[in-house]
Amino acid sequence: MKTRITELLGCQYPIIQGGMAWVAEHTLAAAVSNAGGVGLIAGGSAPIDYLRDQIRKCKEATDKPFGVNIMLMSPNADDLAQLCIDEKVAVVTTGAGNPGKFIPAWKEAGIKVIPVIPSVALAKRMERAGADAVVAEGTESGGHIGEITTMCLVPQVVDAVEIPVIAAGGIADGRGIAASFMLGAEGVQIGTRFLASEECQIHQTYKDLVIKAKDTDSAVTGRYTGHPCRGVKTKFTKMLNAGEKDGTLTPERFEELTLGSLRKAVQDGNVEEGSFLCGAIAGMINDIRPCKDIIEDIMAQAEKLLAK
Ligand code: TUI
Repeated sequence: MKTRITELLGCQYPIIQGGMAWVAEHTLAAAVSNAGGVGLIAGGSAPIDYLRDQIRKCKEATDKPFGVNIMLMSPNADDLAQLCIDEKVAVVTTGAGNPGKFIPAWKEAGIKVIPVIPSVALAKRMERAGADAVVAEGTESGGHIGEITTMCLVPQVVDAVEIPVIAAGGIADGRGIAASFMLGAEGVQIGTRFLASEECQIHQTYKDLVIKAKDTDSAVTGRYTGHPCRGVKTKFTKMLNAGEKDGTLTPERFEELTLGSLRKAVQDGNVEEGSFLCGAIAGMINDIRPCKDIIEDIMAQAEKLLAK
């Protein structure tokens, strides 16, 4: 399946992996790239030495293109942005902010730049700033989210920009890809489906929570504090939401409770204090499989549907 995204990125399939903070390390990224998609390593708020090491390990594990996600709220985003240039990373995606100030230097270095955006206005700004493509990420996504659904956001972004659009949020099988293409997208970003992959290094408890989740088992926390994040509904997220709603949880206390909660989920499987970020599509995911099988099945289903 050839689109402007497969041409731009030099990959077999128009699938990029979500740059999930703390989750997306070199093993997962290399597996997705080796399977014909584009794997991503999450910069998150990682120390620069950690990210350099991850990039180098990924280069050893695949000769296919892969990328790095820069989380723009990270205090060391400037250093991580420069590291992508120094390490000659093929693709950079960004999240949680406006990457405009980094784009000229990335382009100069020959990096393909793909900001993740939650609105039409930001998509247009990114196009003007020189982005090669955008990921239009709907509110069904896991992690830090905007307000517009994938179904509403993608066609509006497609109409607003000339650069290719990658759809994200709620896509985990071939139906999701086919639907995204009908909306005008030329690629998809998939996150949650890869949480439940063999190569994903997260704690088994995290994978089990994703697999057990039903349609109604994702929850958004942080709406009141301004950084809404979607993850598996747990006692912890219910407590956060109750406290935000009745005003007993101040933004400062919310920050204290959630600081480090992603690490607690990914590394420790700590259900009491961890944030198990995942998308609203988790209810559809029922097994742990190798990335190659996941991607090949998804693409076979999408191609069959699109041929109809
Ligand atoms: O960034 C993501 N997903 C993430 S980042 C993350 S780590 C985090 N933890 C706590 C609080 C915040 C982040 C976990 N998941 N997805 C892409 C995304 N970008 N979603 C929303 C945005 C976004 C929001 C505002 C992009 C740009 C933006 O611009 C504001 C501006 O400056 O104009």
